[in-house]
Order: sequence, then structure tokens, then C-alpha cells
Amino acid sequence: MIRRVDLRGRVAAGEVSDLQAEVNALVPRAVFDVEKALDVARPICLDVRHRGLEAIREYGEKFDHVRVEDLRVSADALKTALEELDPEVRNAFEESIRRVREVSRDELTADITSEPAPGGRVTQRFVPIQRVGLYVPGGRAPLSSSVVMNVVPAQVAGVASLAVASPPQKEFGGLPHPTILAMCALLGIDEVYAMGGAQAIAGFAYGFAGCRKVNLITGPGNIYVVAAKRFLLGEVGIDAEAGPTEIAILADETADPVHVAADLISQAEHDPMAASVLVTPSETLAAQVETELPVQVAKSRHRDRITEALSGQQSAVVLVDDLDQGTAFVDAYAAEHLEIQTEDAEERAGLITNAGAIFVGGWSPVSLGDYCAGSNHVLPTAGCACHSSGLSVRSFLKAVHVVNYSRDALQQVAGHVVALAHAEDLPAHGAAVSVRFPGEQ
Ligand code: HSO
Ligand code: ZN
Repeated sequence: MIRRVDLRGRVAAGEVSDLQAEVNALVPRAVFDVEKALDVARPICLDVRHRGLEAIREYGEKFDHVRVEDLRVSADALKTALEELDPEVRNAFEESIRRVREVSRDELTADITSEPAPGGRVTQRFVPIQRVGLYVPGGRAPLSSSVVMNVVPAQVAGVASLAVASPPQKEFGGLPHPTILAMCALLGIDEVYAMGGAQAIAGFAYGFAGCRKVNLITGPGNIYVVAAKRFLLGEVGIDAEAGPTEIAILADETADPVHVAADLISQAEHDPMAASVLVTPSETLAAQVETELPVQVAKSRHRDRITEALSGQQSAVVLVDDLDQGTAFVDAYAAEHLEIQTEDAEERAGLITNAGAIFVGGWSPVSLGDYCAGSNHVLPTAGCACHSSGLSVRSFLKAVHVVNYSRDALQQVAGHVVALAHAEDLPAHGAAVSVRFPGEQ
């Protein structure tokens, strides 16, 4: 069901970049060809730019098989969805919101003022982005938890105008999935559009009749959503690209194989292209997990896509010489989610620099983070964790440098500015300073 990669006695941790290439060759991610999807997404985006609302309606009809006249979801529909939400789910979401909100609030920082020279002040002022479009996919699973993960940090950051888009569902009369609507209502979002795919991203980026252009688009989506975001970058800001979900687990013989197998399966449940990777120096654990996987998969509801994900090239049980080699491996792999289930889990987590989120010990499974840890589940995939972070309050803030120098402070540094300007053959830059101090050199 899952292939084995035996690295024992083979890989010496080398240069970081070499190790990354080696790891990516040994356990390559599933092919997620955004360039190819751009061939489809680009003309859709351009069409939406030119024809606006009518183009969005037509693509909805073509891809979601339902024509929606009024894309904006009515206040009544939002209210009804919340009233009809299962009370148990509502309770769970209230707790999820509370935890994400608390973590987000703790992230808020006051403005920072530095004085690199007497009388010369630079303040970093954190200001919220004004208008944000949040995308919530509706495909394989209606990810209402993604509403929470997008909306809560944006609200805590102070974003004044928030709009949500999610694909229209034929079975719900062209509205987005009711749990997604309920979650929007619960969070006080009243601007929701029944639109999906590349056309939704373009609709947000360019604006259309009834919807003002946004400044930033966040949230996961399918490959066409990713391609549209890539195409529209610059026209709007975007968050990190989100590809198929991944879980890497670094474990030793103290880990429980039943738990490890369940965690590998949990993320494989998302997508046949999801990656589940176990890295361990324990031959015993590896064998136990390999035995356990088919037993649990057979009992799972989405066994077809789980089996496809686990048996793909992107999933593996990797045997290493020791935990240090394993740590180097998972750090180079830069997983979206990394679990560390070792005796020294907390210390070992401190050695990791590349992961979207790290889950420490046997009692912090990824599913907890998906819903109720308080952490965010919109995280960098495909190795992007080596340069990007998951969604957080910071994603919705801009840092504006405010420069405020006194006459004396400028005079003191004037010679340096002039020298640098001349070194770059930009003397007018120097003159803009020296003109303020006539008679001085
Ligand atoms: N594991 C997904 C998020 C999610 N899981 C939503 C369940 N619902 C990507 O981090
Ligand atoms: Zn998940």
C-alpha cells in the first residue's frame, strides 16, 4: 500500500540545498502542474476582466453546472443557514473560533519605533489591508473550517472589508454549501458570493458589477484557483500557493503505530495527490505501521482516494540510520504539516526550521490543528515552507515605515547621503539633501 525508501547507510547530511534536491528526488510530490492549468485559467481571467459578471455566471454554469443570476448571497440565506446548522457543529465551531482568535490576538504587535541616530526616528506602523477576498473551496469536501482560518486572523488584523467566495452548488439551488454560509454568518460576514474557480479569483481581482475589487486574496483552492492567483499576482496580493495536503511524521519506537497510521490516513483523505510520509529509524515501527495502514484504510469512508494517495510516489515510509538523519530529512522535505513523535519530541522540534506547522508529541495530531488547536491550517505546501509561512494576522497587515528626522539628524548624515548618491551617479539625490544646508559641504 505504501512504498518503502531505505536510506540506511546511504545519505550523509550534506549542504542544505543538495539535501533538499536529494529528498525531493527520493520522495517527489505528486505532479501539480500549475503552468498547464494556466492555459485554462488565463483566458478565464481575461474574459472576466472584459465581460465581468456575465462571464462569471457563464463559467459557473459550465464548471459548477448551475447558472446563478444573483451572485451575492442574500442576508436571508445566510441567516437561514446559521439557524439550520447542527447545534453540535455550531458548538464545535464556536470553540474553534475562540481558539484561533486567541492565538491571533496574541500575535498583534504594537508599532515599533527605532532611533538609529539622535533625532532620527523610524516607526514601523502595522496597518490592515483594506479589502480582502477570501476563497473557500467547495469541491471534494466543503471546508467550512477554512472560513474560520481565513476570516478570524483577517478580522483580528482589523481588515475593514471582507468578502467570501465559494462555488455555487447545484444541489443547494446555486448557493454555496450551507455549512460554509452558516460559518460566514457566525463570523459576521455578510458579503458572500456564489462563485468558484479561476473566475472567482478574477472577479475579486478586477471587481465586477456589484463587487468592488479587493486588495488581497487568500484561501486554498483547486489547481485552477492556484493558477489564477499566480496569473493575477500584482493586480492583487495573494497568500502562499496551496497545493495538495502533506503530512510528514518523524517517529521513533516510542510512537504508537496505530496513531501514526491514523495520522497518515487523515491527510491522505483530502486528495489522491496528498502526500503521507513516515520517517523513522525504527524497523519495528515501520513494519507495524505498514501492517496497520491497510487495516484502517479498509474501514475508512474515503478508502479509494486514501489508497491512491498512500500508494502514490509522493507517499513513503522512509527508514533512516538515526533520528538526526531523520531530522535532516524532514527539515529538507519542508512539509506542510510535520508531526514529531519521538521521546525527545520537544527538543527535536526546536531543530526544525522548514515546516508549515510542527505538531509535537503523541497528543498533537494534525487533525487537531485542522480544526481546534488555535493554529492556522492554511499552510505552505510543496516545499514552500522553506520560504513562506502559513496564514496569520501578519498576512493581513502591511508594515509601513514612517521616517521622521530632525534638522540636526539630517545634517549629521547629509555627507553620507551625498557620497552614496554620487557613487550611484544620481547627484540629484544628493542635491535634495545638500540644498537644505547651503554653504555647507
Ligand atoms: N488539512 C487541510 C485543512 C483541513 N482539514 C480543512 C480539514 N479541513 C490543509 O491544511
Ligand atoms: Zn485536513
